[in-house]
Amino acid sequence: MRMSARTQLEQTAWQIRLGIIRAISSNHGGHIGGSLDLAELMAVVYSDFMRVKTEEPRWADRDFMIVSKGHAGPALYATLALKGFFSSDRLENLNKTNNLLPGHCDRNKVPGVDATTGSLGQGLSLACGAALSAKITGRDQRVFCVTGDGESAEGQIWEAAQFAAHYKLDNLIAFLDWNKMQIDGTNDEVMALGDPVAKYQAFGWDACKVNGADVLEIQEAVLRAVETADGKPAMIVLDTVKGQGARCIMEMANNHCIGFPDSLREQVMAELREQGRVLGMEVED
Ligand SMILES: Cc1ncc(C[n+]2csc(CCOP(=O)(O)OP(=O)(O)O)c2C)c(N)n1
Ligand SMILES: [Mg+2]
Repeated sequence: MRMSARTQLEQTAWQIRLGIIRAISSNHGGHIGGSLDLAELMAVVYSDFMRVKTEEPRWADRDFMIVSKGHAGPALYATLALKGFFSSDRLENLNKTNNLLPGHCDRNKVPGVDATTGSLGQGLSLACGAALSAKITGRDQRVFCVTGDGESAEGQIWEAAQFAAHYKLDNLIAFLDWNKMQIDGTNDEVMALGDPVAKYQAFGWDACKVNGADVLEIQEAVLRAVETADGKPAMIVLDTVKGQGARCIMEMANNHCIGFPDSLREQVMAELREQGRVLGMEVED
């Protein structure tokens, strides 16, 4: 397996952020914080690990990506467009009535999306089902699943955690976007999560924590998870900052789902242009 170098992955994460901004600006608003902070993860997983065919999105032996925190649709869509599942022009249809790009991840409408999500708490169970099915049918298939820390207040998450350990789903590689924020405030204010690594380990998972803004730390953890067949599911906790990659968004008191006027778009784009300059990338206007 050939792994991408840091700069390549950082360029990809930057391109994903551009796509997220394109989608959210077209809708004049959206779930920006919890989308931006997945850019590094999506860059790593889709560059180095996902075995998919863009011309055959439902190829039976593909790896699955289930974004259980379905409000981060823009992050998945921007990644799928970059990968070539559809034209990047489609990103300008976020939440429009033409249904080309529903705000939350939608399997029935968008090529490359493996599960319809948005009702929090359910995606990890879907991922367990997919991973168990692959085991039963003897397919070499990995199932990736992205959960949220606010989402982890849903009891179904912990039923799924128990299930995955019981059925020895070591083909399941889950992530927890540990941005310490949810819709109405911090986790500690709304529903404290405690130490997610210790929790998942107690449930019988291989769990670790990485810097969710560091592409190589993520890459190393995913590589270890895909290469370890010890009968345990893997949980990689991503230590992130909600909105990471755009300081003006990160510094907002609440960036969960915001209006996105042109003035804010200009601020974000100025930051992305500067980052692009450092990475040797240009924004096409
Ligand atoms: C079952 C359910 N309850 C409530 C909501 C409303 N809701 C949407 S996003 C969100 C907060 C999620 O927080 P978190 O998982 O931490 O997401 P992130 O911080 O990554 O955006 C809530 C409560 C929902 N989508 N589904
Ligand atoms: Mg959160």
